[in-house]
Amino acid sequence: MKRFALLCCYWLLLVGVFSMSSFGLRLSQIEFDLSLPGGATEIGTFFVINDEEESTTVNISLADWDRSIDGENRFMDVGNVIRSASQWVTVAPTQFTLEPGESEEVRFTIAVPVGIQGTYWTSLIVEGTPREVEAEGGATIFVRKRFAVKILETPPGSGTPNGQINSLKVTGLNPLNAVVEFENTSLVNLTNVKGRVEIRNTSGEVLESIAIEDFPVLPGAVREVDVPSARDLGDVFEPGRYLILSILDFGGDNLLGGQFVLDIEPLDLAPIGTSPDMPKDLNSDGFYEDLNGDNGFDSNDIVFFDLNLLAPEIQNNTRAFDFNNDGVVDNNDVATLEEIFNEPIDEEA
Ligand SMILES: [Ca+2]
Ligand SMILES: [Ca+2]
Ligand SMILES: [Ca+2]
Repeated sequence: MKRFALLCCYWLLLVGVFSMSSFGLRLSQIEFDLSLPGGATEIGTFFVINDEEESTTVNISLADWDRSIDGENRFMDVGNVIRSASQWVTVAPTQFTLEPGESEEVRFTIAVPVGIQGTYWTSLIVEGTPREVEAEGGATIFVRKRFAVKILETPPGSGTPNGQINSLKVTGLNPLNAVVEFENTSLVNLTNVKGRVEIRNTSGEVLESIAIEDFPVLPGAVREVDVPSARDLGDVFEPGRYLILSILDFGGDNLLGGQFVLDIEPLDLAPIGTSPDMPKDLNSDGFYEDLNGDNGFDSNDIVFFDLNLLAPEIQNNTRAFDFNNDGVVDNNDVATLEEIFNEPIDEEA
């Protein structure tokens, strides 16, 4: 089972980077967005090209897929997605061998049933021969190249796009990180949800407008998007009251809006635990890595942080010690501080 998990992992990693020449196997097309009427049958084609120096045997099979709340593709056996089009698709050939430089045309047929509404979808998984690869530490592992060709079908007149903002919040403050949760409440695939988050002061003046990169959302799916401020570390918003707004365009008739009031409290720093000295931000990035206040940052600060994690001097000053910038101070910040401590110095800087 472990081997299977490992292969799945590579599968996910390789989807989307198929065009990198170092991977050798290429596809001429990775997505078909169809709008065939109910009852129609259509043939689609794409090419599989072997750019490797060895021959490879290619297998093609159907798989269901969706996306995680973070937008990662998830591929699974047929029968796991409610709006699956897998039963409508046949493909040929399903296995062939490609010599170096050769390509093969793959044809799939989709037969759309009568009377369906909204987007249905499936994918064709293209797998090459597993190859031995030397992993870190000298171990040999098998890497199977797997790529997906997505097929989405939306009959004309399937209904209008619709969606809602489920939540809007701010997690970290250095840099400020807004998190928007959007839900596709319609039956149709939304290919291009976009928008922005605005940070305004109490007079309504826009202090920063942060663009949200376009993202797709399948029918019924929920997507959470991180929207980080472009400000530098340490260039934090001053303590005070702010209005956080989110505006989303999902391709429908109206825009969606959400907002909330963010209060940033001033820091109220004090010596932590048994230390007589104030914690210090030695490099002015807004994070106080010198927790014991001895004017140096070393492993003692990490131990001291871990020991005093729940101390009010730390918990009442979240943003000074929220090293991973997720809005809470916990063990993950101790781990992040340790990573910062162990970071190699960038010699090019
Ligand atoms: Ca610092
Ligand atoms: Ca120190
Ligand atoms: Ca944290």
